[in-house]
Amino acid sequence: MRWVSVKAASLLCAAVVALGRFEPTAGTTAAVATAAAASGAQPPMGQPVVGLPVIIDTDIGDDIDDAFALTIALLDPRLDVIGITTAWGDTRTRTLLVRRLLATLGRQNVVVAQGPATPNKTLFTQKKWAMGAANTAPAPDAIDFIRDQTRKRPGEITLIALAPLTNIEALQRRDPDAVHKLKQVVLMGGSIYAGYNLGGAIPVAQPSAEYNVVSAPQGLRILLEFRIPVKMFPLDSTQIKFDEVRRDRLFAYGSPASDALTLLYHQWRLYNGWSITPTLFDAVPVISLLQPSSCPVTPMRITVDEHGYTRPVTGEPNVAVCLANDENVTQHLIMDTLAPEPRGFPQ
Ligand SMILES: [Ca+2]
Repeated sequence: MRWVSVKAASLLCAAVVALGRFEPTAGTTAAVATAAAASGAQPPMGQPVVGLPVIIDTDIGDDIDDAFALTIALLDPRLDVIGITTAWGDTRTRTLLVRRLLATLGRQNVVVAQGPATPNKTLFTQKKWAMGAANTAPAPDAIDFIRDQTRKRPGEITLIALAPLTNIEALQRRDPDAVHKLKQVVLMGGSIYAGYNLGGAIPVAQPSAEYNVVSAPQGLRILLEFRIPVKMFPLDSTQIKFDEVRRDRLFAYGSPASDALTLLYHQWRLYNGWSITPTLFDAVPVISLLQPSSCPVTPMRITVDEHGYTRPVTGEPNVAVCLANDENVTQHLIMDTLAPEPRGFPQ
């Protein structure tokens, strides 16, 4: 029942982080969190358990990778998820989906804020599960939430952007200073040298117009123009397959988190026309925050062209890009977070 321990450690983190900000390191934080969770005790005086404060901007509900990314982030105490903002398409239903996921994980303390709805031609595959959310009250506004949080904690908050960057565009329109108050933006998006794999499996050596960037190219242009620190995880490093062996282990695991992902997977599998094997694009930037060696970054200068391609150009670097993923490390961390121990056969 390790997921209970992880959740307890996470809640402990949230309580301690409210007392003040400390710069965590992954190793020390994990060690303290593990020890605290195992003993059920408060951390010793002067030895805070903290997580990196993050807001996750998500288009959860269409493809399945956002659900995996959010669940990993919420289960790992090294991240302090202070809010989740919904973006792109039917943001109301995305908000309900996030609320049901948070309730399942016992994390209703996390704010869910709703971004502006936009046109969206991609199918909302997990709508039925979203409609089962118990809390259907109106949600706070995502743009106000990001603005207010960055005002309270300038230079501290990492935005994990897993959706088309329509909320960045809206934030820049509402309060141009707010974007500058972010510590960094860690985003899944773009395509530098490699495009979408053919049939989901055969690597392509030609870049693609990647979905998040081509859907809202101005959002990335704003970040680059304003010189916001950006870590970018493009198609080159994010096409991580969640294969049948891993699915079987996760779906048989029996925790609230794995049960939720199982149900979401089956809705996605029934309604999507892409594949039965998830590609966990959005999990990669989250895993990279937990273990940077999983996806090392290279300084580059890129530009977003008129067709939504992210083109490398010469000149001063304006983004740090992960071009190659250590898939073994990434896959281990995904499984160790979502289904952390082999359970064997039931007694
Ligand atoms: Ca996404």
